[in-house]
Amino acid sequence: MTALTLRQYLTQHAFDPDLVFLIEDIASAARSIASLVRSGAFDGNLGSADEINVQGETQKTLDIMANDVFEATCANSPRLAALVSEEVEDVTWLKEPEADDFLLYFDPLDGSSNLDVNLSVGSIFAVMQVRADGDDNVLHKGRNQICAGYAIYGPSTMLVLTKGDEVAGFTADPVTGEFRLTHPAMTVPPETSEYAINTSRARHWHAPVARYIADCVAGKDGPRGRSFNMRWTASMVADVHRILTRGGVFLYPADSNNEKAGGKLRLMYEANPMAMLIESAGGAASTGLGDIQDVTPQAPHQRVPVILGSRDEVAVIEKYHADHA
Ligand code: AHM
Ligand code: MG
Repeated sequence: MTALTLRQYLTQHAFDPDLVFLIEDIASAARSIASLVRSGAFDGNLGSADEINVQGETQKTLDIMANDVFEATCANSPRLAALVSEEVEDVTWLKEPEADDFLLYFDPLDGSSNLDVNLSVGSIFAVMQVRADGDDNVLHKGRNQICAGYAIYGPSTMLVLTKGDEVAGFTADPVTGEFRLTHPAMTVPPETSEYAINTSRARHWHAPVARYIADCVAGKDGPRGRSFNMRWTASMVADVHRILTRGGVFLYPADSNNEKAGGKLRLMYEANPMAMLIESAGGAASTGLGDIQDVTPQAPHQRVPVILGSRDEVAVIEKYHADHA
């Protein structure tokens, strides 16, 4: 039997018809960005655009192009009121906000430092809703997300999404570009012996994270009594995709070097959507002190510590934080 198309899946799983339009627009944007990434070397788009984005980082040409693609493609959706993008400082309003209109939060091209070395990158997105007619507040907790997902541009292009019940993975047909359900009901196993963290930051780590990693590295002879493996792609989409496929735990904690900024990853369009996906797949997503999706946002580009993945392992890391509190 042929796998369900994205539209068949969305319709069968009772997605709001207006949300179906928006998700199909996001899927179109993902197809276009996948093609830009693939042809980047030919088109001379892999280098820096020599522009500084709102996070103070140098933008890649493709970061900007991917943002433009998202804006142009998703602006078709009649009930989309506003866009919050990693690459744009201010909220982009597309219409007067009316109750239940959609708010789209996205990182158009995450992990773009991997472009030059031909590793997987991706786009991350979340959808929330306007509370009441005329309400221009976009700072809602992750618990209010009605849909979240990512596209990964790897050996194959995939779209992975959830509306909070289950996580479904769709692979783009390499010939037609059509997304078909290839990974139904993705789950994160509760236990794992694989962690992902940038260990070059070890000198900045706070005590609970330093203790956790030391215990993992000690392996069979240490307090955990078993050996651990380590993977770090420096592309959150790729690291989360691995965890949704075979389990694991991912940490980008606050440390003495980034804590003034609140951490490294952004709450609204990186941490929240990934937290919704991981929780919907049976995992957990924490700041170390509480659930990411319960953090009250103060600003659209706010950063947050991120610890997510297999439930039991996230619980161990939270316990280490509690022990040191
Ligand atoms: P970006 O949005 O500028 O691409 O930064 C986010 C990325 C994540 O994909 C990844 O987990 C992290 O930054 C890697 O950071 P580091 O370079 O410190 O390893
Ligand atoms: Mg990013």
